Amino acid sequence: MKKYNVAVMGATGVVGTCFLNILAEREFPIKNLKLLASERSKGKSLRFAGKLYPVEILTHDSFKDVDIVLASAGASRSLEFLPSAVKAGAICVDNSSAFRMDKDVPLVVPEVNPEKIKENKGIIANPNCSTIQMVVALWPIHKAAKIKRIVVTTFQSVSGAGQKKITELWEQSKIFLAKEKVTPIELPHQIAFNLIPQIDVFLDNGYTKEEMKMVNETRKIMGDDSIQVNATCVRVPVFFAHSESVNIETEKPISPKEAKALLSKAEGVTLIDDPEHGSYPMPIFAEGKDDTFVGRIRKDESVQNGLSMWVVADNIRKGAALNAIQIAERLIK
Ligand code: NAP
Ligand code: 3JN
Repeated sequence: MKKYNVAVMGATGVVGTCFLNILAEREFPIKNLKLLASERSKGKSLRFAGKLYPVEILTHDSFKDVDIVLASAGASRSLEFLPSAVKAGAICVDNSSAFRMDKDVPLVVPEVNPEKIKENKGIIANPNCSTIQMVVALWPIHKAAKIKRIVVTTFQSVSGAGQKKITELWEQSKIFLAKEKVTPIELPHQIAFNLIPQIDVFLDNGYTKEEMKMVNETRKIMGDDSIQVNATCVRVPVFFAHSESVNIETEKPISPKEAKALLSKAEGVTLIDDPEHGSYPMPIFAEGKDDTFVGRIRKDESVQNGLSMWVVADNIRKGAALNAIQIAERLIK
C-alpha cells in the first residue's frame, strides 16, 4: 500500500493530539510524520504509535516533500502557511475557518458531500464542529423531505475552545467547590456551574460568529442556499462532546417513525431513542466515540411539517480530527 508523508500543524493542541491518536488507531498509511507547532513547543517531543517525534517550529519551509497537511493551528496560521504548503505540492485538510467559505475550497463532511473532495485545488476545509454533527444528522432527512428551516441551540463543551479552556473549567470547579472566589481568565464569564450564551465574538446582526458559521456552512455543505438556519450557541460546563437541540421544518411531511427508520441506517449515525426507558444521547456517552448520536425525535406539533431532535457528538473527534482524517482517507483512496 502506498504510504504518505503527513504533517500535523498544531500537533501539540487538543485537536492535534486527537489527530495523532486517530491516525494511529485507523492505521493511516504514513511514511514520514512531521509535527509542527509554535516556538512555545521548542524542544518537545510527542509519542505516535510507540515512537517519539520531535515537534518542529512551523515555518514556510516546513512542507518540503509533505503529501498531506492536517492543519489545526488556528485560522491566521492556516491563512499564512497553507498557501506555502500547497505551493510545495501538499494537499491540506484545514480544521480552521480560514478557507471554509472560499468558493474555490470544498467544505466537506464525508457522510454528506464526499463528491466535493475531488474539486480541491490544494485545500479542503473541515467545517465547524457544531455544523458537522448537525448536518450528519439532518442530511438523510433533507434528502427524503427537503428541509426548509432549522432552529438550533447548541450546548458546547469547553474542549471546543482549546486546552486552556479545559484547564479553566477544571480549576474553576475546584475553586467553586472550595467556596472561594472564581475569577474568569480565558472565557468571558465563570463557566463552572454556569452557562455562557456567547461563543466567539458578536457581529453587527446580534448573532455570534459561531452562530453565523452554522448558518453559512450548513447551506454550503448541503448545497442549498434556500435553507433558513437560526442558531444560538451556548458554552456549557462539559469537558467533551457538544449537544444540540435541533428543530426542523420540512417541505414534505415526514413522521418521527420515518425519520428514525432513515437515521437508524444512516452512515455515521447511531440512533438512541427510547425515552420511556431513559435512553437518549448524552455527552458522557458520546465522548471518545466516532458516531453522531441522535435521539428524542418527535413531531413539532406547532407547525404542519416539523420535527424536533437531540444530537450529540464528540466535538474533537467527529467535530474536528476524525472528520478531517476521513476526508484524507477518501483523498488517498
Ligand atoms: P489548542 O489546544 O489551543 O492548540 C493550538 C495549537 O496551535 C497548538 O498546537 C499550538 O502550538 C498551535 N499554534 C498556535 N499558535 C501557533 C503559531 N503561531 N505557530 C504554530 N503553531 C501554533 O487549540 P485546539 O483546540 O487544538 O484548536 C486549534 C485550532 O483548530 C482552532 O484555532 C481552530 O481553528 C481549529 N478547531 C476547529 C474545530 C472545528 O470546529 N472544526 C474545533 C476545534 C478547533 P503550541 O502548543 O506550540 O502553542
Ligand atoms: O468553540 C467551539 O466549540 C468550537 C470552536 C471552533 C474554533 C475555535 C477557534 C477558532 C474555530 C472554528 O473551527 O471555527 C476557530 C476558527 O478556526 O475560526
